[in-house]
Amino acid sequence: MNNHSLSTWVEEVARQTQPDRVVWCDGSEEEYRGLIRTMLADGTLLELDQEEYPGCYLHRSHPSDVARTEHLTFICTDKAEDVGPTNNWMAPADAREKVGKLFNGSMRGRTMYVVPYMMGPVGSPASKVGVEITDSPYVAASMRIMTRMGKVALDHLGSSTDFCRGLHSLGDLNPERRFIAHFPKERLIWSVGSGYGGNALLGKKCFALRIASTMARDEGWLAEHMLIMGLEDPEGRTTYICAAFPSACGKTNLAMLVPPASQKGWKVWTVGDDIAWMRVGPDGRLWAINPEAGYFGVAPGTGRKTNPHAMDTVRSNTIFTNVAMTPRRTPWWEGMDSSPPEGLVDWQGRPWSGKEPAAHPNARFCSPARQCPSASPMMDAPEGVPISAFIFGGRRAKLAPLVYEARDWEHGVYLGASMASETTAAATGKVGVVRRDPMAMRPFCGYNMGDYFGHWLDMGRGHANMPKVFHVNWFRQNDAGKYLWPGFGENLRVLRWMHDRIHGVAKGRETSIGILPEDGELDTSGLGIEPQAMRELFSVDRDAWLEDLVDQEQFFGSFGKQMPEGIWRQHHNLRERLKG
Ligand code: SAT
Ligand code: MN
Repeated sequence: MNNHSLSTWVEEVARQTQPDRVVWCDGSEEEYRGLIRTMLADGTLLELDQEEYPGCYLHRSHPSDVARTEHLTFICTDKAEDVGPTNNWMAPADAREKVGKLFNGSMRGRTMYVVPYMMGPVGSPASKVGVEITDSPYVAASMRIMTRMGKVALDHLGSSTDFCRGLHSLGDLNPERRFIAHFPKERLIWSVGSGYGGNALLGKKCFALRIASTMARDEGWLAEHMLIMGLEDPEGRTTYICAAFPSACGKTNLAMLVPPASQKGWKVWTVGDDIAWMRVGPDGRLWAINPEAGYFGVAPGTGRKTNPHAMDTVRSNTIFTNVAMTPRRTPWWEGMDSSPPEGLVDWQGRPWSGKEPAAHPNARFCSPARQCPSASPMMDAPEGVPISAFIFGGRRAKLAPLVYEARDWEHGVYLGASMASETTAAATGKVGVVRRDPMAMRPFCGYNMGDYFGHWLDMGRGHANMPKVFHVNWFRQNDAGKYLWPGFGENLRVLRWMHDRIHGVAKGRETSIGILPEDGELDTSGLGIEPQAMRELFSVDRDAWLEDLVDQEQFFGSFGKQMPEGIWRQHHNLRERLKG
């Protein structure tokens, strides 16, 4: 290794954290097996049945460390306005005092792993290098699944100083001493006191979203919380789509969708399930790469019926976290299709009581992306894939119809900015509360979201080929609390309408909120949905929308002068149209 700024930083960190040993990770298979052996020996991992689940292991995290902790996540900039009302701000000097000090001697008795990794395909000009220093072998092993790790990254970096530094220590896992601090200007991340994915695998939310979003603003590109999929039609033409949903709202399911038998000739290709980095190409279109190389997906609710491709993906080389285990040493979770077997052990290793969920609701699988049966051949393409549509969506029992389309780019950005969704177990805190979550980026935008909306509007200026924008809601319920739409594979029918809009086949129908499918344009044949339920799925309750606009106004108002004119214009126009 021949990178002075990297070796200097590693030496500095070792002096501060005092590990017993320093190991530079090369990303090899052999090294990965060694990490697994270490963790099997010290109980960090349990071996699952190697015949049924070859290369699969179970990790049980500390019960207080099972999800992202947004209240302990900070952006450290000179001024509080830089981060806006949706982020926690900490002055850099305070961070050094409060967070920096926690690293003093924090790796004593442990091994310090230096993990160079690359976000993005090998050979892509859009790819970026990060280095994570961690005292967790679980993190080092997971990073090998989630990123292109080791030698490839160092080769890409060469002697450049252009890499994101991430320092991670488990510390004492006490939530009182848990912080995830980001320094966008320095491209630096400090994470201490947590081993959980989004808090500890620093390439993911910390670098690829929070730090990268600030780089993207400065350099004129987009770093988004979006899946990337290719939709192949019966003629063999593939249309690429990105979709933003909050954590645990079905991005992985949509990215791996298996069309039902009724949808002959259609196929979905998975490029990514969580993050998209996008730039305007020479053709004026947006081109997207998936910076990741693995899936860190929610296990509960994943089954043969809901996501068969995910079930195939996790059958080998997977690290499960906080799932339950059967007496046969196979993983088990709620929604896995099979009923719970006798002798189940819950996510904390206790005989399952049957009273509480056996798997933690935010239990995860960490699997190599290429194992997915629908993995796109374009997943490693250095140029990425051209995006024809953005989908925004949340989990909302009421209000938002199944699908509608924005009238133009500015309206589309407004649809993203006004997104709201019920909270999930992916973050600590109450589940099921509606909160505004613009572009599903509320927990992940590394700067003031008012400026972020402005950046989105700017991206469309002078580019006629920006993606069309759609909004979906798979989760609408009737008054009895029953889902109105079957979802999962049947969502392909909604994707087909978008496809028809993109390729100029469907006309759509203008309404006050946007463009809805014209009667007959959405194929519902064979679904057995009552006409009344279809009407409800697409109904626009004027009073409820006007009420939502009051909440929206308050939210947008919280950004003060940072809120761009274009978003307010769309907000006011919608109100006028609804009243009209
Ligand atoms: O934060 S994670 O990346 O661990 C999962 C999520 O919330 O999207
Ligand atoms: Mn996510």
